Amino acid sequence: MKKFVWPFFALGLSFCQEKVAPPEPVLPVPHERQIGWQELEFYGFVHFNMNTFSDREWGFGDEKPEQFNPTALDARQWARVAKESGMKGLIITAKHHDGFVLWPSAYTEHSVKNSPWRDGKGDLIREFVDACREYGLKVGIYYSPWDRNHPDYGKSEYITYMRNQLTELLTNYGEIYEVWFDGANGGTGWYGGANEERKVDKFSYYDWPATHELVRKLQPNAMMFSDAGPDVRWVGNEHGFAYETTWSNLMRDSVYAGMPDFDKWASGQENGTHWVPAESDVSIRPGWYYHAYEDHKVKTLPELMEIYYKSIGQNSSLLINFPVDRRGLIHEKDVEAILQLAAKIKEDFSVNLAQEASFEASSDRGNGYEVENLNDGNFDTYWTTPDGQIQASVELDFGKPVSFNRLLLQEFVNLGQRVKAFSLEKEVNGTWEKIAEGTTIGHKRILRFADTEAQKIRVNFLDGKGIPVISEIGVYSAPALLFPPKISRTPAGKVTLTAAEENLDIYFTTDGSAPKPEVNRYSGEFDVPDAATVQAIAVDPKTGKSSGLGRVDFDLAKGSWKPVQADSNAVKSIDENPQSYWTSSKNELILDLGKEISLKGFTYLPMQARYPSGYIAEYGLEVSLDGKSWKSAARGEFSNIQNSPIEQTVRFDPIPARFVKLKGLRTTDGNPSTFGEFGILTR
Ligand code: FUL
Ligand code: CA
Repeated sequence: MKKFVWPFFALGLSFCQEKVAPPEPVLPVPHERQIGWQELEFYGFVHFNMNTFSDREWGFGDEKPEQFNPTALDARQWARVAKESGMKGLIITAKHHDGFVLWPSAYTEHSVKNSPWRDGKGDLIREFVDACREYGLKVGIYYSPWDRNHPDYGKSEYITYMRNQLTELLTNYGEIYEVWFDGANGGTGWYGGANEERKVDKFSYYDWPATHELVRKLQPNAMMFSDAGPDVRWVGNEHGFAYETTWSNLMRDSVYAGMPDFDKWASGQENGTHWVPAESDVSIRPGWYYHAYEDHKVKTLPELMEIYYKSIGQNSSLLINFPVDRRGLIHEKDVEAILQLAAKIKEDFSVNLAQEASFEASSDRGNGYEVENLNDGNFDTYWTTPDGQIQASVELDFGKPVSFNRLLLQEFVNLGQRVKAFSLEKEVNGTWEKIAEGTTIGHKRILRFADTEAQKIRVNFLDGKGIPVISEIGVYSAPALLFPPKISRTPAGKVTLTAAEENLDIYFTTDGSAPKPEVNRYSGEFDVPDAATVQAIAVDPKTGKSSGLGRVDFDLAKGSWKPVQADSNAVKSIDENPQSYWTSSKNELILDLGKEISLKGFTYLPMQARYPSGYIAEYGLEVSLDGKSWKSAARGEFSNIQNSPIEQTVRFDPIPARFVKLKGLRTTDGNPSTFGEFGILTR
């Protein structure tokens, strides 16, 4: 009899079993528009406007519409690149601080309608929006409140102008997902010819409540960004890094755009009153706008991966900027870099080991909130505990030992951000050993740690503002980041090799032959006092796979060289640090090489600081044996140094030299000559 009753009974039970009540929210909680937005995670910025043509970061406002003249503009290329790199939307600088606008606004002449582009008939916002829609990307608008062109900036008339323009932008182009209000504002500017400094009270001048209301009315689903929200906040730096502890909660009423000491608020507050999640913005190059002189400074894959893990992996969205170039295209180098990033993210998260694991929790809340929800790939289903049960743990059994190095956690933040401390442990012979730990989780938290192996792991929720409410737990084994090792040398001739990750082996050569795995492994710095070529590869010991080749052609080490000029900073031109530089008021660098050599050429690295100054465009190189009588060895120009400030190399017939003098006969900007790094060639 029992045999027949049992299945019937079980079926009846699951039918009658009512879903347990969900946990009470822990305030604040996100608004519906914020819930939709947080799924985007990754989207792009396009900085393209007058600055692209004036070669500036912040235009003064006195630029002329005629200057705006892209030769091959193709917004579809931007959208295609964004789409292929996994971005979900794009935000464009409709108006930057210089006031020029990318659409034919009825309220100003300072726009594309008076530019040669498309014979003044173009509307770049329209082209941008159409391209984004074609590629299924959301559309965002950056609008600078500060306007260095407008004569009324600082008066109330300007606020009307700003709202009129916002109305155009938010009415004529369909659905907008994010409106980006820059916090930088107030200062010197052209202001219709006044050429003066105008300070505004950043708290009150813009009457933000009324402006926000207007945006809400026109675009109810749009997220409004500023340093302080109201819907999404600045992360407080332009490196693209959120913080290990990042709360989406913010004391919003105490914060405003452009306020001093914003740093204090950047990581949010545990007891913040409003839901204002962080967005990490960063440019793929040093500048936000395109400058040909930064073509060699596009971020590398290791740098971009660091940004990914420190933004999306630390409870923030990621906004990566493309400085679209003067043609009106995303530069080839930027395209290559962003696609590399996309491919590596895909690789790191290609297999979720948790998918095959069995889960067991120390407790669960009951029907509808079981551990199965933690690896169903669905953010909206979650595991949680009975009321009051803040501490709890979830055990994963992979069924066999597996190797892994990433833990991904997602909190069901729709009910508020809660977790304050958690840890990850693995089982080793019946005892638990800690692998990693963290503080906040939020929408997404990814922990990186060294490769480790285990059959059973456990995630412990140790402290929180309420019971843990967790959507997903993922475990991954990200392949090592194989990137050519960095090769650097001190002036004394000590060479150091560095791979992108610690667990990689490095193999190198100094004799010009190609390095091979297993042959001549790097174990610490070594001496290269003379001219030699150092080549190196990084190898993943787990897979045997190698990186591309790193290579540096060194010449004589600089340790025994002495600047002749009595300026203690002159040594910065020979300190082997490409970031440091020396400015010579006399436009020359004189060095004592310590001994006579046969000189066959020299190298000049212009200064690499963000804002260039004093690049030598025309040079003269003189040599001497006694430091008194000089002889010219070479004279010429660095033709493209303004646009491409990479190391310049000059070769000539061998000439004996003990002293050398590099003269800046002309600099690109007329400023005193700067010397990033000087080197000699003897081979
Ligand atoms: C900053 C601006 O001043 C920069 O030019 C850039 O637009 C960046 C995204 O925001 O505050
Ligand atoms: Ca789930």
